[in-house]
Amino acid sequence: MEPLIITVAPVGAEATRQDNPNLPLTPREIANEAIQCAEKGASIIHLHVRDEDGKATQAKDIFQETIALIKKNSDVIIQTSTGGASWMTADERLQPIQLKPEMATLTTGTVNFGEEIFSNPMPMVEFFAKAMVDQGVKPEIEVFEVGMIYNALRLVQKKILQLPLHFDFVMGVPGGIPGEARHLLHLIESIPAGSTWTVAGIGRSELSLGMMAIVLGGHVRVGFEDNVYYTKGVLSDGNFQLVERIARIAKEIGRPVATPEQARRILGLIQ
Ligand code: KMH
Ligand code: ZN
Repeated sequence: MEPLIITVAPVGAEATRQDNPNLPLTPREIANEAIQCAEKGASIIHLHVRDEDGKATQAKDIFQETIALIKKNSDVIIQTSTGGASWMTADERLQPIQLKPEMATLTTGTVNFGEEIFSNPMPMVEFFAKAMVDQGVKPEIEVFEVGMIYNALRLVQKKILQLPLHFDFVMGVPGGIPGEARHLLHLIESIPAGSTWTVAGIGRSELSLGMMAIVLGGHVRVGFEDNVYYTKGVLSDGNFQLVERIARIAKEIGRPVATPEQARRILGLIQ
């Protein structure tokens, strides 16, 4: 099996220091956490940033500062969020694309998100996809529901995106597809042959779905954006602990962990 790409999502838009006091918030804290996670086996950083008050922001300059700090000490792949937070406008969300990161997320549909709505009408999704293609940014298709796979394939039919696509199955968001094995199998069966996929299990499904992905030939995302616990009732000391565990399990099962360069090859970022 090809090496396992571990993505870490160290901060997200929703988690707070009340949820886990080890949550990184400033550019320096996020960068240090990212570098430490890369040392433990992460090859992609799924990046959100926060403002001075710790609130989610998509401000280009804060992304720029954080990315520069990461790149000083690591060649990990930077994947900026275009999801931002559910209350943000489209223009606000799209800002980090101007920095031409190697990758960015593209959610291809609207979903209930706890008490809120994560709104992604198709004209907006098309606009985001075109902006990514224009800037040479590889999208990771964020799938919160199976229909989002087919929305992404409509963008392929319209010749906006090209196969093979890389999908991230975000499973266990209240309002989205549940984080259960049968749903993971259904999602895998629904993507075209030749696609790559990763799974981001929310909360307690992070570990169980991650272990399934290791065995099934997919890839894994971990991190405080999705889960702040190490085990039931025990907070994680840091994102690095979640990365370290998934890398250890992969190695014990006989699946090597991808370096950033191997991840770039698997995802077609380099030939
Ligand atoms: N914060 C969520 C509303 C992404 O990064 O692309 C959306 C999200 C997805 O986190
Ligand atoms: Zn995100």
